[in-house]
Parts: sequence; C-alpha cells; structure tokens
Amino acid sequence: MKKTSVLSLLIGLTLNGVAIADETVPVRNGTGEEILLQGFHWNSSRDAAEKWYSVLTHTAGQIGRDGFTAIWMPPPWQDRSSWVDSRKGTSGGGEGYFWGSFDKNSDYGTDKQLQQAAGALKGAGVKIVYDVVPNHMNDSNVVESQFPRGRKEWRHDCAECDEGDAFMDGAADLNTHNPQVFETFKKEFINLRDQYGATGLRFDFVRGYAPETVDRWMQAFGDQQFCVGELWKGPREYPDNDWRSKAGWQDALKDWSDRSRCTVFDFALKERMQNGSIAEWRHGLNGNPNPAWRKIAVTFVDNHDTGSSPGLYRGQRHWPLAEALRNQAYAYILGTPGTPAIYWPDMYDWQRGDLIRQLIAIRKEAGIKADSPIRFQPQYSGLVATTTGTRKSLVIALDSDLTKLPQRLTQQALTWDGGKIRIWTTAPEQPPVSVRFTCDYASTYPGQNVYAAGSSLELGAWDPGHAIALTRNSQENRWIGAIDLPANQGIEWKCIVRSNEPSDPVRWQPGPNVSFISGAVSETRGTF
Ligand code: 7SA
Ligand code: CA
Repeated sequence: MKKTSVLSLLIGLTLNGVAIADETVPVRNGTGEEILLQGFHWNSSRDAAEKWYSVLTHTAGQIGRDGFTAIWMPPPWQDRSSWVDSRKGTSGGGEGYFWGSFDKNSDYGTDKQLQQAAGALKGAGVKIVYDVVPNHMNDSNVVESQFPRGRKEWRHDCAECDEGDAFMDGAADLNTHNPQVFETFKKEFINLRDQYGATGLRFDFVRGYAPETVDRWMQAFGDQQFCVGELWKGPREYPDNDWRSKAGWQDALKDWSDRSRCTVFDFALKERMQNGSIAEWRHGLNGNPNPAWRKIAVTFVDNHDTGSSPGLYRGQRHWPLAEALRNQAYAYILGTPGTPAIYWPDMYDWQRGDLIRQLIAIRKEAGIKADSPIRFQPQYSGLVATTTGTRKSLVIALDSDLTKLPQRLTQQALTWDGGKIRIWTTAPEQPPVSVRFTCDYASTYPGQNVYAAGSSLELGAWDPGHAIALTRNSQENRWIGAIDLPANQGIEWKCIVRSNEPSDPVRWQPGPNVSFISGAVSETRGTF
C-alpha cells in the first residue's frame, strides 16, 4: 500500500468524531515565514476611477518592497449579483462572493488585467492566494452546464448531502461532496494554478462544507501549497450536542485545521481583541503554548467583513477593532508567532503603512516563524512578551508599565504612540527551563507576601513591583515557586517581602545576591 494512502487512511481515522491529528503531514502554511497582504477591501470591486486589477499591477513593486511574501486576492469569478439587505440597510453585489460563473471578467477587471496583475505580483516575488467560494453561487442565473438541477448537486435537491452549514437559507448551496461538483472545483483550482499564477487558496465560508473535502482539493491543487480556511463560527453557533459548543474558539479552529491540513484565520485572537483586555490577547491561537497550534494561525486585525472599507457605507463593519487599539494590534500580530495578514486599507489608505512597514522589517530581521516560541510576562500591565526567531528575540511591550529594563534590553528597535508600543531586539534566547525558587525564614505581616526579585525580565529586572510572588509552603515558613527562565543565562536575585501598599517599605534578603546559571541548576535558594 502506498505511503500516502496509509497516511490518508490515518488522517481519516477519528476518535469519537474528533480527528486524530496526524502531525506527520505538515500543515500547509507555505514557508512558515509568510507575510500575507489582504489585497482588497469590501468596495474594491466598485472603484470607478481605476479597475482594481490594474491598481494591483502598478502597486505590485511596492507590495514586494514592503516585505509581503503573499497576497490574498479577491474571488476571481464573475459576480453579476446585485442585492439590497434591507435588514442591515446595505446593498452590494459584484464582490465575488455571489459569483455566477468561473469567467474571470469581473467587477475587479478583465481576464487580461487579472493576468497582468498576477504577472506583476509574481515578478515582485509575491505569491498569489485566490479567495475561492465553493460553498454556494448565484442560483438565479446558474449556467446549466456547470451544476445542473435534479442531480443532488445542490443542497435543496438533497439537504442531507450538504456537508456543512447553509449560506443564508441554503437556496444557493452546492453539495461539494458530490463527485461532479468536487471535480468541477478541482479543475478550476488547477486552472487558477496553471493559467492565473495561483500558489495558494483562501477557502471562504468553510463552515459550509467538510474540511476533508478541502484536503482532497489541496492534494490535487498542490499538496504543499499554502491554504487558509475562513472558519468564523463561535462556540454558541454549534448545536448543543456538538462538542465544539462547549469548547473554546481555538479548539474548533485546531480541529478544522487537523482535518483539512490548512491554516485558519485566528478568530480566537480576533475574539480576544474585540472582547478582552490587551493582556488577554495572549489567548489567541498564535499564543498557544503548543507550537502545533501556533503554526496553523493566520492572525489579522480586521478584514473586508469585520472592518471598515473606504467608499460605499464605509464597508461592512461586522466586528471592527477600535481605532485606539489598531496600531498595538498590528504590533502584536507582527511581533508574535502565526502568519500575519495585513488589511489593505490599513496599509495603503489609512496612513498606517509606515508603522506596518517597520514592523515587517523587524519581524523579518529576527527570523520570526509561524511556530516560533513565545513567552509572556503577566506580572506587567498591558502585554509583555518575548518571541524568539531564528536570528533574534523580540521583546514587545504594549500599553505596559514595564519601565525598569534588564541590562540585556539595550537595542530598542521601535517605539510608537508615545511608548504604547515598544519593541527591543536581543540575541536569540535559548528555550526556557523551569527553575524552582525557595525563600526560607521570611517573616511576614498580614497583607505581606514573599517574592523573587532579580536581574532578568522574568524576575522584574530588580523592580520589586514586578517581582514574582512565591507561595507559602505550610511547614517551616518556606516560600516556593517555579519560574520559567531562558536557559544558559546568568541570573542574580534575592528574596523580598512586600505588601501591595506603595508606602510599605520592601524588605530585602540580607547579604549578597544569589546567582546561578539557568539550566545548569534547576533550583535556587535564598534565606533571610
Ligand atoms: O456579528 C459579528 C460577530 O459579532 C461577535 O460579537 C459575530 C460573532 O459570533 C460574535 O461573537 O459573528 C457572526 O456574524 C458573522 C458575520 O455575519 C458570521 C459569523 O459566523 C457569526 O459568528 O460570519 C458569517 O458571515 C460572513 C460574512 C462570512 C462567514 O464565513 C460566515 O461565517 N464571510 C465570508 C462569506 C461570505 C459569503 O460567501 C461573504 O459574505 C464574506 O465576504 C466572506 O468573507 O438565493 C441565495 C440568497 C438567499 O439565500 C438569501 O436569503 C438572500 O438574502 C441570496 C440572498 N442573500 C444575500 C445576502 O442577504 C446579502 O447579505 C447575498 C446574495 O448577498 C449578501 O450576502 C453577502 C454578505 O452580506 C457579505 O458579507 C455575500 C454575498 O454577496 O458576500 C459577503
Ligand atoms: Ca453548505
């Protein structure tokens, strides 16, 4: 039996409906160091001044120089729809998501202009990732030869044949599991690869069909090519009897990625950016302690659905991030693991380009990858984290009270918005080791606690206010705690006693600092 068929057998295996992740087949995240530009916004197909594809042709060089390695193109299929959404008071059509045929002459430009744009972008070293919409199509003027009626190729011919959710009332859904439907899209994806320069695909509305179907399409399109799925579905949208209704945003995303072997837009991070404090941005998929979870994340601040767009109605604005957080959000996604995706208007319409350009350069110089390690310092306010690339470590501080710096943080790479955004670069850290800290014979009054204060960032850089609290061990007045430190670093530290009262004097362990090399020892002890 061929190796791959054994693999596909393995991948097909599931345990009580949850796929057994087969880590041997890598997730399709390109080189693992991609920087994606969303190459359109909601009104790009309506730009009367100049056709969008020709805008892309003459911006291609700039896009390459700005450091983007890939561009997410709008759906290339002809969309002649026109609709009014009276409930939301908006209207539209032509954006490609209600397409009628694979004809490339669309509101974004002609077939020829698309070829020119694809050529210019490839020439600028930018990979082309087309947005594709296999879940549904405009059912009013369907070309009979494409998806004939009455052969269970449409959801309403056979509702139980649909492998996922319906788009709206399901009148326009196709049954992607149907062999003819599967083949039709497979041929078109290969056509996009061979005639229109596609080296990757963005799968729209993946809640509407099976991830395994996406994996089969990718095996035909190019098993190592980049793919990303748009799974925008919160836990509350799953039926009560579906395990995902009781899991987190990250869990459903990881399950979909395991079954499709594609990356996913990090809606777990988006949800935290929308509803959590900056400190809670660490709970995105890209901040997960497990690199297998970080590497599947395509992080973003906003896209053509969630954000504003220049022009008609200012776009859709389903879930826009507040203006005051946008710069910090771009610093976060470009300074942390995952594959960052930058929204076109933030780069080229709304004068955020200078910041983003610098952030991309810092990321690339450090060699940050999708699965790079990241460690957070929750003892500071805002968000402080260290991401380690192949060439450098980046320390980022967003809206943080980090002021006393450890000696090694001398290279400040960026400060922005009056210090709300600060980034330092240092030599790449070794993977962290856990060291057990013990403080003995500390006497404390009610309200006081014992802390480890020391030279490195993890120990508060000698700032008592950001030292690490230890836990009282019931017997013989001992305080202990395990702290992760980068290996092979010379560390100096002391036990301190303090309360949270600023007026209350800090009591320091007497005598010389305790010093050790992290990793050479796995425990260290101070005494009063
Ligand atoms: O509300 C935002 C969030 O708030 C948070 O607090 C919540 C979140 O859960 C919550 O925690 O997010 C919710 O809302 C999102 C936005 O609706 C949902 C998300 O699941 C939900 O959790 O996201 C869904 O909608 C997005 C727009 C989709 C997501 O995949 C999907 O999950 N994005 C992609 C999909 C499409 C469709 O291909 C595109 O939609 C997006 O650009 C793309 O990125 O005969 C057919 C027919 C009939 O069936 C209809 O009854 C009839 O009305 C036609 C007519 N439908 C028209 C629609 O009414 C009209 O709105 C259709 C032809 O055109 C329009 O549809 C547009 C759509 O509005 C637009 O966003 C579509 C097609 O042109 O193109 C775009
Ligand atoms: Ca469907």
